[in-house]
Amino acid sequence: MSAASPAAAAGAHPGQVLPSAARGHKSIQTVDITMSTTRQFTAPTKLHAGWITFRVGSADSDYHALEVFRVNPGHTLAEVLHDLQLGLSNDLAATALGARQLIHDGTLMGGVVTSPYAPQEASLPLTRGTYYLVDFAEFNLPTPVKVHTLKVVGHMRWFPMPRFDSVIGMYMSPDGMPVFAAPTDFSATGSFLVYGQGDELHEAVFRPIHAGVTDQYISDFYTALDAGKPLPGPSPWTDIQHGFNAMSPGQFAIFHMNLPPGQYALACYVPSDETGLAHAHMGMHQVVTLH
Ligand SMILES: [Cu+2]
Repeated sequence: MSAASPAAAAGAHPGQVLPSAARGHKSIQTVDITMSTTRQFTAPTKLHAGWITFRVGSADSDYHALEVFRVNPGHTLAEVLHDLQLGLSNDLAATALGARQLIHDGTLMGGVVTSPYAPQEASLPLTRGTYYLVDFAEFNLPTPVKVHTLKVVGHMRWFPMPRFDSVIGMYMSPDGMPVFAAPTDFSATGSFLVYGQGDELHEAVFRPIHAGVTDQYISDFYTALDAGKPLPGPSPWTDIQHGFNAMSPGQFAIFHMNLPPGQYALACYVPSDETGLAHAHMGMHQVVTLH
C-alpha cells in the first residue's frame, strides 16, 4: 500500500471503513423531504454532482415511496412514467410489461419507502444530468403524478462517501430467480450499501412479521395466495414495508435505516418482467432481525 493513499494517511487498513474523523469535514449534501397523502412534497431543483442524501420522512402511515430516476438516452420522460404506471398497477400482464420496458427506458437510482416512525436516508451517487423525483403512491390515481425535476451540475464529487455497516446484493440466481445476498441481522439504526446486478430492478424493503414466521411460511403463504388455494394460516405481516425503493441493475446506493427493532422480512416487491408477480412472491424475501 502506498504511503500516499488516503487509507494509509488515516492509519487504516485497506478495505476498512474509515471512521468519521478520517473522512474530513466536508459534509454530504442532504435534502429533507416529508411525504404525505394530503400534501405533495417539495424538493430542490438544482444540486452539485456527488453523493446526495435524501432524508425522507412521512407525515402519515400511508404507503409513500420517493423514487429518483433519469431517462435513458433516446427515450422520454413520458415513456418512463408510463412504465411506472404499468409496473405499479394491479394487472400482472401490465406489471410485467412495465418492468420489461422500464429497464430500457430509464434508470432508477433508488429512494425511500417511508415509515411514520422516523425519517430514513437514501444516499445516491448522482453524476451530472437531469433527474426526476416522484412518489410511487401517486400513480394510478385520478390526479396526475407530480414530477419534480432536479438538475445535477458540476464535476462528480465521490468524497465524502457515507459510511455503511453491511452490504445487500440484489440479483438473479443462476436459475433465474430473484434473490438477496444479505446478512440476517442488522442494527435498526444501521446503514447498508445496496447494489443491483443482472437484468431486473429490485428494492430492499423491511416488512414486519408476526413472531415465529419463517421464510418457508412466507413462501407457502404466497404460493397458496397466487394459486387461489386455501391459505396455510394468517398473513405473515403486521404492517406494510419500509426501506430502500426500487433501483436499476448496475446502480448502488447507501441506505440509512431507522425502524423499530424487531423481526422483519427483507423483501422486494418489484414485479418480475416475465410473470408480473412481485419478486417477494417468487422467493425474494429473507427473515431478518433488526436489533
Ligand atoms: Cu427484486
